[in-house]
Amino acid sequence: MTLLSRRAALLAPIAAIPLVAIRTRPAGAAEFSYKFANNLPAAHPLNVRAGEAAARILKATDGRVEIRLFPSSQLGSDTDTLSQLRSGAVELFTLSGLILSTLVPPASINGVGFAFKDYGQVWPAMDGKLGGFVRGEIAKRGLLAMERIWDNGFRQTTTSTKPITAPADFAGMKLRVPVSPLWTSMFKALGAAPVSINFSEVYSALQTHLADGEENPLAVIDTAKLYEVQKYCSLTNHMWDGFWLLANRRAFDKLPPDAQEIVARELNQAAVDERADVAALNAGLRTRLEAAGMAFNAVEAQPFRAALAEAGFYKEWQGKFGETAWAELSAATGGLG
Ligand code: X2X
Repeated sequence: MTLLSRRAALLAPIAAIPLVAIRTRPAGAAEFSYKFANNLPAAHPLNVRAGEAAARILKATDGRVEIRLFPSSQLGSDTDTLSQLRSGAVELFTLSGLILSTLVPPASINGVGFAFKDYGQVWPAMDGKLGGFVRGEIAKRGLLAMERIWDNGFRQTTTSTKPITAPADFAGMKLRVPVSPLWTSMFKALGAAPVSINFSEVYSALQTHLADGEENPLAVIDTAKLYEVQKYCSLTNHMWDGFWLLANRRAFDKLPPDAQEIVARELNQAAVDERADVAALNAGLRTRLEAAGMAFNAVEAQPFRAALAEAGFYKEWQGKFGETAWAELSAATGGLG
């Protein structure tokens, strides 16, 4: 035996072991395994309900479709994850329409300051014509938005320095806002000094006073423990914000039609369930957050609307969104500006 053939003989049985172990997919694994990313803590109803939907989908597809949840921006910030969704590295992603507007400009329309007054206006609009219009715009950019938008909620303002009682209290305040032109424009119009920061960095930005305040619905302030780094909560209710559940088009189209139907049905059901959870939380969380040390104050909306109008905010955004979309928002909310 030559040295070479002896070595080959010795190696052969070893090399054979991994070959036997190689399969296209492990036994019992799903045919489709999709990642669902989002920026919220695991305890937020969005993740709780998405987890339930994933379990129902696995069962209803006999194990063919597995959806794995990645809460708390585990796969990257919102900005990063949007790129991953577009490339197909992530298949499902919930994103605020306002942040999505960096890719799909009309998607920020529901965030116009003080447009929506209550949920009685929100759901008919977002499940109806206004939401249909936005989903159409999203589709034009190659992404698929599920029919039911998930609730983030009416946003409130928190600070570590002082309560917001009138527009003048915003003067020069370093306020964290999500990465979105509408947010920056609105808080500049109110006199603040907005800083764009992805949610994954918000807790530490507040802790280190890179920002003195931020704004979010109570369910987020609670589940992300922002009360640990913020003292005041002013009930500004300045905008309604929701999460579109976006799917990578190629990944969704790869699913067999029956699986597509199951996935869409269960995710839309989860969105409706989540809305009820968030509404209940936002109604009851004040007491809990007060117990955690936050000081609350109510705010009258009118002076803030007037300040935005005076700064030309409504005119500017009416121009950006265009007459048709603006008329739709006005009809849904009973007038603007
Ligand atoms: O980033 C935020 O503040 C959050 C969690 O509300 C959104 O995703 C817009």
